[in-house]
Amino acid sequence: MTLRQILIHPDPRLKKTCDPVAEVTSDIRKLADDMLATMYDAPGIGLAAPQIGVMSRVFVMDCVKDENAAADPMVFINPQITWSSEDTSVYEEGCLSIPEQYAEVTRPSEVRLRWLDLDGQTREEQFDGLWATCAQHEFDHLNGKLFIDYLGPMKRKLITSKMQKLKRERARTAATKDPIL
Ligand code: K2U
Ligand code: ZN
Repeated sequence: MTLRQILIHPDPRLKKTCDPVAEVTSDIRKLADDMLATMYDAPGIGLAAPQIGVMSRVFVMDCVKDENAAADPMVFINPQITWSSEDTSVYEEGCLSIPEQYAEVTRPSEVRLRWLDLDGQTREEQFDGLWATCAQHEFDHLNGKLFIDYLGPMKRKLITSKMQKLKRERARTAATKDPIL
């Protein structure tokens, strides 16, 4: 497995709609392996392929809350949301592509997903709680939507400005470490 770099907002790749996976190949299985390793290393409880610059409809999730419990990694290929509850829940969300920024987002409390697993088998399952929130957050990434898109324009602009400053600082630090001779 390989740890991949996580793109930071604003980045045009994070706003694109991703392409369906035509076939579950060994390349897709390698991608999923790298995504899970990158997610655990971050650490996070979900990660979508466009966050590492791969414009494919794949996301991974592991919302096991108890760090002593066994990991329960899930890989979702070409996921579809087939049902959403009318009831809603509010979670303070974050995003690995928008580090250290959090805001409350209201989403359906439960969702039912249909997807292809790594064996190419069709799966369908209903999620609630943090799993439901995480799945919807990752599904949004596949359609170029970020959690800040649910916020007002002022808050969204403030967070985007903070990320632009962070990217400038990271670029300066990288340049001082590896100056072009
Ligand atoms: O897509 C991502 O950036 C991964 C998120 C997934 C996530 C966001 C909001 C709510 C649930 C899941 C990262 O795991 S952010 C870290 C995190 C962890 C627990 C709760 C909220 C955010
Ligand atoms: Zn995210």
